[in-house]
Amino acid sequence: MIESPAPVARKLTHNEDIKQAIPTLAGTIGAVLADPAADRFAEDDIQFLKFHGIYQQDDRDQRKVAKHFMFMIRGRIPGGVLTAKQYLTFDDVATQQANNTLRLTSRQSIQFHGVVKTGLGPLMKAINRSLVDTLAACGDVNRNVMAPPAPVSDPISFQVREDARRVSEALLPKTKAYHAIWVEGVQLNLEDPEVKEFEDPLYGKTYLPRKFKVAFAIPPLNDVDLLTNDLGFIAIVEGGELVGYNLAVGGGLGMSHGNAETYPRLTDVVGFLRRDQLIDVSKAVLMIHRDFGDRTNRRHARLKYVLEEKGVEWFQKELATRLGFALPTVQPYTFEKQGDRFGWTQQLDGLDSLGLFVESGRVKDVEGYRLKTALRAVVEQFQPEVRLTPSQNIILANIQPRDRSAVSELLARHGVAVENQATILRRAAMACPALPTCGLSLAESERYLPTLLGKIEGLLAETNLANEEIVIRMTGCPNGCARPYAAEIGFVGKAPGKYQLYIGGNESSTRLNRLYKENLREPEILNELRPLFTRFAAERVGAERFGDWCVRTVLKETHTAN
Ligand code: SRM
Ligand code: SF4
Repeated sequence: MIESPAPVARKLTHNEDIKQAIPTLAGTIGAVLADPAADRFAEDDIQFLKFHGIYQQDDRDQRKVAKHFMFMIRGRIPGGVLTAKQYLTFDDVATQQANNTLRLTSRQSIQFHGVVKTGLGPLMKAINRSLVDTLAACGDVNRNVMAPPAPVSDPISFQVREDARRVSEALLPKTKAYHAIWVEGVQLNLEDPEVKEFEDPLYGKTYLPRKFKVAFAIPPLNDVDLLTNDLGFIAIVEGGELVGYNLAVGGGLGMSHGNAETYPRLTDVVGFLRRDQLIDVSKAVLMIHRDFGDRTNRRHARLKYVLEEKGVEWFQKELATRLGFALPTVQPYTFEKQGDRFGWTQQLDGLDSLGLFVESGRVKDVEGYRLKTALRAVVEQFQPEVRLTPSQNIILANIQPRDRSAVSELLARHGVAVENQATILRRAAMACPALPTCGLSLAESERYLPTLLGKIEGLLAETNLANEEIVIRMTGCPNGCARPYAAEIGFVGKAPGKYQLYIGGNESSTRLNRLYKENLREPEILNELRPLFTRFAAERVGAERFGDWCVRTVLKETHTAN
């Protein structure tokens, strides 16, 4: 008889070892920062820097000549809300320390790119002085918490944004290293027993196995793509009151090409909680990820794999044990739509807000379209609150109605339109940054999608679909940063100039799309889409959307690869 081998204890990843060794996450960042001879950090510090909201990158356009090191910094901006003053600080910093652009992200934050090492200290000080921080914007911790940025003055959405802020604060790591390095400018003494033995009250010494993401949504709008988060709260409103939330767990999109152990997954909706239980429930879910996530393989370490492999019933029991009570059943809800509103709207309180489209979230000045300068001028002069959206756009809120036309005129003087800001296809699209900043990208995204959209618009016009909204998202690799797997059409970079084509997401972002064709160059992409659009135009039933039609027809007929 052949004996089955004893189970082999799998080795923890290197990230686990370094967190265990330096649980304050200080590394030697403070010392290297103070060293004028160093233009970069070593590998372990690069991992610690992420918990501080900083990524070491190099300009990939220049790699053939030499590695030009630079940094990307991401803010922690729960619900994407900034005061006018804070926005102006971000704008100043982008001009003075970064590449003169602000990159609005798909999680309602702002990133700076192209910061050199000597700029890091001043940038971080300025951000912290404005009472925003970058702590836990990256790393094996809870990330920026998303919440609907609109409607702006509606009492329910106000409460939901407050709850998002509370959760963000409650899940912050407590290390003193962030303040020591970036505010006081000192290196923590790693030999100090207090530093050595530090243990975060929530995260412990080794934090989470991987990142953790939280979002809030108010049905029927699913502007945050709630089901793609590790933890989601779906607002339940009864008689005009926010009575609590349905709890959604185990979503996430990142995967690796050719690795079946990794896949996008939508959340399971597992119970209902009252508002006063929000923090306890958030901590309990986070601790389940902390204790059961796979610490031996970072590609397989998200909470979604725990849910998929152990099941919803197991999760509900584990959660009940930790909370001391079981959550009651899910309340009815329906998501109908994702996406943002553009142009002027009147708020409930009589003030006005303006939704502005920002292509791929990149706030910059180009010839004839000086968006960065225009936004700065409006924010300086009219002091609106600034809201960042989960689709990389911006809302200028709380503007006096009498200032409407002055704001519109000021924007127009910089080439920024308020009406017809972009075509219907562009307004619904997203791309991740990819090249030249992202070290993981396999293909272009932000720099390429606008061109491809122009060609797709041409195809749509040929097939009498010129005014059709189709949600199209592109990423430079399979990690899914612009959430391509929740789009009606998703392009995912496979190699330079080559993309996987996914189709079949829906308008409410409650369905994942499926891989349709692989390794397509632009001519092949257009050749695949042309017959699909022709058939769609002929076969759609009523106002049926492209993604729904794909699922009803093509995806049924085709053997898809996932
Ligand atoms: Fe992301 C890594 C950009 C939202 C999944 N993401 C990265 C890095 C930091 C590359 C790296 O690790 O070196 C990218 C920086 C590029 C650059 O040059 O700026 C990056 N991710 C972004 C942003 C800026 C994309 C955007 O177009 O806005 C988004 C910042 C959000 C924020 O403000 O916090 C961003 N990333 C997402 C999302 C969407 C979301 O969260 O709603 C996802 C998919 C959802 C998910 O997490 O599953 C996402 N990013 C990833 C992954 C894959 C994680 C996984 O589970 O496998 C990576 C790779 C990694 O972590 O190793 C990654
Ligand atoms: Fe980089 Fe890939 Fe994320 Fe795009 S999807 S930003 S290429 S990690």
